[in-house]
Amino acid sequence: MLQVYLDPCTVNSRKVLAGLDLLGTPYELNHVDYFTGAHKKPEFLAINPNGAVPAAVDGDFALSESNAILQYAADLTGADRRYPKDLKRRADVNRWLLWEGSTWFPSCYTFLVEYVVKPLMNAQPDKSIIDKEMPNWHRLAGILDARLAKSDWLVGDDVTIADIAVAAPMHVHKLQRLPLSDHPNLERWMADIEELPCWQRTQGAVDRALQVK
Ligand SMILES: N[C@@H](CCC(=O)N[C@@H](CS)C(=O)NCC(=O)O)C(=O)O
Repeated sequence: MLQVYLDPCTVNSRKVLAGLDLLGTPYELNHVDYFTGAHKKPEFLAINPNGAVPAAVDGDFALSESNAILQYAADLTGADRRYPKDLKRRADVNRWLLWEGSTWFPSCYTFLVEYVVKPLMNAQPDKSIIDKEMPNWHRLAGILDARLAKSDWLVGDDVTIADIAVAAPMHVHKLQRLPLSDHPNLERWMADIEELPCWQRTQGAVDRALQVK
């Protein structure tokens, strides 16, 4: 069975857990405690030398990168509805996965660090960092908004792993203070994501971590 190594409260870990749930992929969860730095210990570095969660192991094959794990799990499970085999639809999903990792995640992450991580560590958010990132965030959110004006989900009329991947960096958007209401189609889509059972089943660990730490 697929082994996943992650801390359920972090962005990319929650992405993998929600994605595996959507795909119906059986897995065993190995908790790597992000807050005690377990992702920097030799036993985890042997699985993912990047020292970042999540990672997955299938037999003698170790895989890192949350989006690669979702692609692998989809093919492993034969979940074609969530990761279509049709060339153009698959390329479209791949495009959003790559865009999320390279462009969208770093922008949303700025808000997560300033408004969620720093307060957890009793540090003050730096408003100048937010002000600097804000125009870029709105530009990127506008790209999503325009896309979501044309269809219910990012790639057509059904949920795919692209939706889970792109939603993950906004997973605590209220705490992140992301100005979603300026982008009504994006706001509608995020509300739809939050209705998904796979999203709701992975919310508890996030809430617990943010309250307790
Ligand atoms: N591109 C990677 C990013 C993974 C990542 O940044 N994980 C964070 C938690 S969400 C982490 O473990 N950071 C620790 C570090 O990079 O030192 C992925 O999508 O899996």
